[in-house]
Amino acid sequence: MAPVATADNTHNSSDVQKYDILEDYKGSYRFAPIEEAQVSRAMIKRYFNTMYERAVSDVVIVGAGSAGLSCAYRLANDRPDLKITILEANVAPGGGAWLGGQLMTPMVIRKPADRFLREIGVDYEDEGPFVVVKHAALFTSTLLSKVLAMPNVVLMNATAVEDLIVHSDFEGKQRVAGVVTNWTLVALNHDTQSCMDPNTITAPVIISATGHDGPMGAFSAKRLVSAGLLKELGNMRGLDMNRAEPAIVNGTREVTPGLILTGMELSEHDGSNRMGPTFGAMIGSGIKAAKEAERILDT
Ligand code: AHZ
Repeated sequence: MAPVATADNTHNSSDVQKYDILEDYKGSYRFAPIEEAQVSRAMIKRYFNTMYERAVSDVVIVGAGSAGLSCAYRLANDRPDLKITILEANVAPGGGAWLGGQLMTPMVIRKPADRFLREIGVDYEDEGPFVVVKHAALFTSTLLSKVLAMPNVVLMNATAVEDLIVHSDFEGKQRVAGVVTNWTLVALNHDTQSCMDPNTITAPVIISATGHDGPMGAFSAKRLVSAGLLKELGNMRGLDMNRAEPAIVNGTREVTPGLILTGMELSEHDGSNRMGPTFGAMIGSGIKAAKEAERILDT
């Protein structure tokens, strides 16, 4: 079947023709001719048009780990009308979910979060109270591919959130109203270079999913403290799977007006336990964060 071209020159994926180099080109392989500037312009115009368009978003998700991606998937599915912008500091989105734990490949997900695996079409082995996906990367790559295919989602990776935008209303009540961003390579060099000014994205809802404390983790929770919006961090407690997973899902909420925390970042805010290498709470918390965002936008 020939590729389907639409009026705006986008192609959909219904072209299932097999790509057989030898058969198609009989040993004389040629590419369509191109000029170097065409390649640059093809990227530049799309990237900067995206930045221009997303300077005002409906929802910004900070961090594309298992919680951030689960949240994006549910929100983008529920609300195709929303402009959802995901910012990920790393070059590779996925956070810690490329491995199951202790650098091992299988991923454990406690029930009832196995329902999400069926929804996104990831196979697993059933162990009774939990299920095991054969490779964490199968979960992460499947989820990531589905999120990226959604027309209302934009992902900017290698882009760090450096600060929160906080507005005050006429009564002095403060609200998180956006994020301050920079390319991560710039963000990492503020100590050695001066005046590398950042960019901003405003949105009525920011969902922070930056993970627990680490080189960049728990970013928004920590910034709430230094900005005077939170007295002190609760700090993540020791490992207790049975306490940790429900605490993270049940605790997922708008912690300050305009800012929802999800995933392990919440453990630093609330002082809840870590669960170690079981990922059901990241899925559940991400989905709850999506619901919270919908609630805020609908009120
Ligand atoms: O790169 C970070 C990662 O991909 C990204 N991130 C952090 N700070 C950022 C910033 N701007 C943009 N300032 C930033 N991006 O956020 C992502 C966090 O992913 P994660 O996998 O670390 O967190 P998660 O909460 O989605 O999943 C946690 C998984 C864990 S940790 C744990 C334990 O330690 O016990 N158990 C589980 C299941």
